[in-house]
Amino acid sequence: SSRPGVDPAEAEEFIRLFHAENPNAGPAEPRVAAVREEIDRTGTYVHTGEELEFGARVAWRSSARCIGRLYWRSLHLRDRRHVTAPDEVAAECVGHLREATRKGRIRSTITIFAPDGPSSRGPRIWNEQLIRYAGYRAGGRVLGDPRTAGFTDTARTLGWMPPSPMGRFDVLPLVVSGGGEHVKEGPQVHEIPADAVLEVPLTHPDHAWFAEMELRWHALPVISNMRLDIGGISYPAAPFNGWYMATEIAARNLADADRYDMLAEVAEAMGLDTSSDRTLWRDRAAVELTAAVQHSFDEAGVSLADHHGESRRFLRFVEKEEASGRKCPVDWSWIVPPISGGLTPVFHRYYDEPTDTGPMFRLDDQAA
Ligand code: HEM
Ligand code: NRG
Repeated sequence: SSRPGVDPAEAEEFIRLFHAENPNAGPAEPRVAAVREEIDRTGTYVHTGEELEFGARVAWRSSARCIGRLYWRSLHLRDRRHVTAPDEVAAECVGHLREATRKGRIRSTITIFAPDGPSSRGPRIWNEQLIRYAGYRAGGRVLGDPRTAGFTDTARTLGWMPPSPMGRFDVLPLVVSGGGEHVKEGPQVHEIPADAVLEVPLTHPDHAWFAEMELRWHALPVISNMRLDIGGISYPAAPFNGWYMATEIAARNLADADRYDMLAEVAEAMGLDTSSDRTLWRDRAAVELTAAVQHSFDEAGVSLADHHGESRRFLRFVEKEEASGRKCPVDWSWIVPPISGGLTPVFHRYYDEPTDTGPMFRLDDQAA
């Protein structure tokens, strides 16, 4: 299954954007001509290192659902376009974790593997994030993260052996299929070394009992199931990370009824009346969970945003984009945080609609 050749118009549009925003790279014309010639001859073209870095940064800048975009220029690129073998992809993913984590001083990083081409495919990462906790189905319930129950089944079918005893926070292995000459080889399962995964045990600044719930979360969110499209070239494996905003962990991962579902337990430990929604026990428990996540990451020296500061920074980003004469696509329903929405300034305005042109991350149902 190869794809048709690169659309020369898309390639040209990207090259012109690159030169318009990077005047030091010189005039666009010679490069546009060379890219057209390369596409005519081979069906595709190869990005320069600078084009690739710029394309990845613009894809971040254009991510309508991301509140963290003010620092889009600081994205660090690991150019691994020569890598297609599954064991090397896995090793490079582990390298990404180590380089991006830096003991908690997290650096926004992307690793880009080989692209799909007219006659060959890039490798695929089956994990939705490089670090996720297993969800084990048992008697109609799930031990761990219910979100990963399907993926956990897949990993076990492919030969992964969970730790014994199984726990609520077992890091899943990487599942990778190769590209290029390795396409036919079938997926490989690779355990992530424990010392490549920084985790933070959760405590609460005022409630000693909180620690006894033995909750934890990993420091690094590394989305690995989005394809990166730049100027007509499609990179199916391009895992990227920034750092967490506390509400992602506290008000969604640990709170959602179909995730760790911890609100009732927290509320009861707080001594709240959980007999009626109207006591606002859920709301109060979600706030204290968020306080615990912030406190714990701060104590551990791990980068973490909060929804108030990040909302302010995001509006600065929107203003800067508008001042640069660009549209700034925003998906309101993803940008407004899951608690205290109306208490943050991002709630109180309208934005440009998301588009689907230009360098972009997109979800695809891959792994086929
Ligand atoms: C989504 C924060 C860095 C690309 C999000 C979301 C948050 C967020 C809160 C919504 C997630 C959700 O509701 O599940 C941040 C913060 C960063 C950061 C605090 C710190 C630097 C990055 C980087 C990239 C990126 C480095 C890419 C290079 C995206 C994309 C989405 C997203 C593509 C949408 C994901 C989806 O559709 O599932 N970000 N982000 N972000 N972010 Fe960021
Ligand atoms: N809500 C997801 C992570 C989504 C992306 N969030 C970021 N991305 N902060 C979760 O695991 O909770 N990032 O690249 O920093």
